[in-house]
Amino acid sequence: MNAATGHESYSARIQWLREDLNRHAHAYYVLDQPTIPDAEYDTLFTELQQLETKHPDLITADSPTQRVGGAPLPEFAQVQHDVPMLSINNGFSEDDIRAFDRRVSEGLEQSGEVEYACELKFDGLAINLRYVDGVLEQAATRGDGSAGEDVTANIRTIHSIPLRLRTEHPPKILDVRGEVLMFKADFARLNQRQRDAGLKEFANPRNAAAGSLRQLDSRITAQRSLRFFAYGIGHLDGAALPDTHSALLDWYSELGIAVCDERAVVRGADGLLKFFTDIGTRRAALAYDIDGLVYKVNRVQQQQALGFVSRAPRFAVAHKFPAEEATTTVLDINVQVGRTGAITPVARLAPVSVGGVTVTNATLHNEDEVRRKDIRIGDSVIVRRAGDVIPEVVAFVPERRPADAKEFLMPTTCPVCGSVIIRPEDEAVARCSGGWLKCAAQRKGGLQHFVSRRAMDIEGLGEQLIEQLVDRGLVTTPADFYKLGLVALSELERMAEKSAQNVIDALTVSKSTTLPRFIYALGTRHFGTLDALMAASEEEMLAVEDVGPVVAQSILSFLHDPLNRELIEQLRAAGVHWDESAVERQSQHLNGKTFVLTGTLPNLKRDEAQAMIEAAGGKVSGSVSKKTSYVVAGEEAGSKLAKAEELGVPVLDEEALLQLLENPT
Ligand code: D41
Repeated sequence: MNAATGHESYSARIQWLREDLNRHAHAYYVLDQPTIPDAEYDTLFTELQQLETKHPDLITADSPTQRVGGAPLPEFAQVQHDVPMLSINNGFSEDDIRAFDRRVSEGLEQSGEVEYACELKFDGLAINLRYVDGVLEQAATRGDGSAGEDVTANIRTIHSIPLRLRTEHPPKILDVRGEVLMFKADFARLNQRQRDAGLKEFANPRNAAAGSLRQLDSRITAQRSLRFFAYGIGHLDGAALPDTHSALLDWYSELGIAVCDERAVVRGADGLLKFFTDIGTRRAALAYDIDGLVYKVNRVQQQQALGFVSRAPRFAVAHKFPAEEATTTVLDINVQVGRTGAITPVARLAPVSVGGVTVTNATLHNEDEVRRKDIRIGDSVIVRRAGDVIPEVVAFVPERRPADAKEFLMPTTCPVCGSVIIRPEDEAVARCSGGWLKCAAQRKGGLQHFVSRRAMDIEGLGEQLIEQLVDRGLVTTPADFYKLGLVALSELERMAEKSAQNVIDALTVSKSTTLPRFIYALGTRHFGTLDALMAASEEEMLAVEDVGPVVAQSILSFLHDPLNRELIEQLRAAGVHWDESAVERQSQHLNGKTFVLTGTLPNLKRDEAQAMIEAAGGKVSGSVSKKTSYVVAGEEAGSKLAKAEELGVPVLDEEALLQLLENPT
């Protein structure tokens, strides 16, 4: 501290500001419990910055102002790890985990159940933080385990890593080990920024974290919102090592080092497997990606007794989830015609196992997407399939692009019916202009949609049956289903009389339906009762709250099409009906709920989803706030999804939305 006259008061103020700012930052980044508004933090921060600018001799390395990054480095220096950073053995199945527990028990010659500390396996980069006398001195990547790279300047920009430990009596040397990662919301924001700036997007949060940490210019890292969770220890000098792994993490927490809350101490293999099931149900809702769990023998003495196999400790195992991403080759790119005529480019892939299933096709969404991601035939690509989501191509691998990789050409005519493909100037989607009557793909898609579970729910009318019915000219419109007789059905391939009768029965049952189902089945949007709507003029529609000119126009154009009106009449003539009063009652269950739609849903068009939400009493708004009840997110969801995650607004996918619409709970 400088003792020159007049300095003491500045010095005390600087000291106070640093401590106050550090306390707020710790509450925000480590405890996830903000204590002051961002603007107030910024005011204090600016005051500190100004004082330090006037008195540069008072700047210390652990000042919160020193997290903004500095001049670029020519290269990263190599760092030798004092204690090697080991790797961890993987297990994939219940059997693997039971075998691990058995090996541990036998190794410890213990009869009772072994105590384990369970934690998450973060999908980031392993790092070693060296604190000397409580001050962050050096940070290094794991590298090959023996030596890594000095990334201290970058690590200093991560707010959940303290520059000074929160203790009066710090150890002489403490090597904290953990993972640097990027939260999903920060990743979405970063990619949005990259997109806006016309820069390349990152394939996933892990790549984004790696790319950000390996920046020679730490000022770029400072803008990337990286996070850190501690999970291990290297060299320790000048303090007693806690007896258990769980106590080590508690100690870290006291020292102001971020550890993850999602951890547990359990006994035996059953305890491990229960933790696996628990986390599995919450995985999608976590703010960050994990690729599995890590189980560690809790008692340090027992850890030491077990020793090592090659470069991995015997006391720990990673219980990995099936990989949600895999790399494979694009054999071809062609297009699929959907029920609305939408032309979707699809990558045909060399078979690869992703998320536990074999994938041979992956969607490329639309032409712009193919260009933006620059995917070519022959490329090695990263394919992702998370949960029930349709597999998609995330990115190509530049280093593996063959010289003869071929660009995809959007066809100008429909591969199914030969009609011209039209892409309106302001739309991303190109469509076959053949329509329902000309294009068998649209007809089949539309008919499949009509009978699907969420629509008219006609069991037994599968894809292959519809294929035959359309190809034989037995069914052209949904109304034709209701004209099918037992004899005609029985004559189809793979159709016994029994199953034909089942289809007839299912058709009969389906006639009694609800208005939302009927609307959904037709694939258009709607409000109020159908009779009123069919008679309504545009003016009358515009008088209804929330119906804008665009929406009114889309309803009108659907209903003004004589073919559509005829279809509705035919279906009603065939006996399809619903109880309007029941619909009214049912339509209340989303009353007072506000939804925001973002991204592209796998099946529902945006206005269809909006119609269904409104038919159930809910409202759809354009922007996310604390008052938003749900955000419905599809592919390419951007800042709205990030905002929802930031505000803790529940996020639904299409499946969850449909479930919510169906179950008035
Ligand atoms: O979350 C992780 N990625 C994680 C990695 C974790 N939770 N625990 C880990 N524990 C270890 C040992 C048992 C060796 C201390 C690890 C890793 N190692 C690890 N990460 C990269 C290589 C090894």
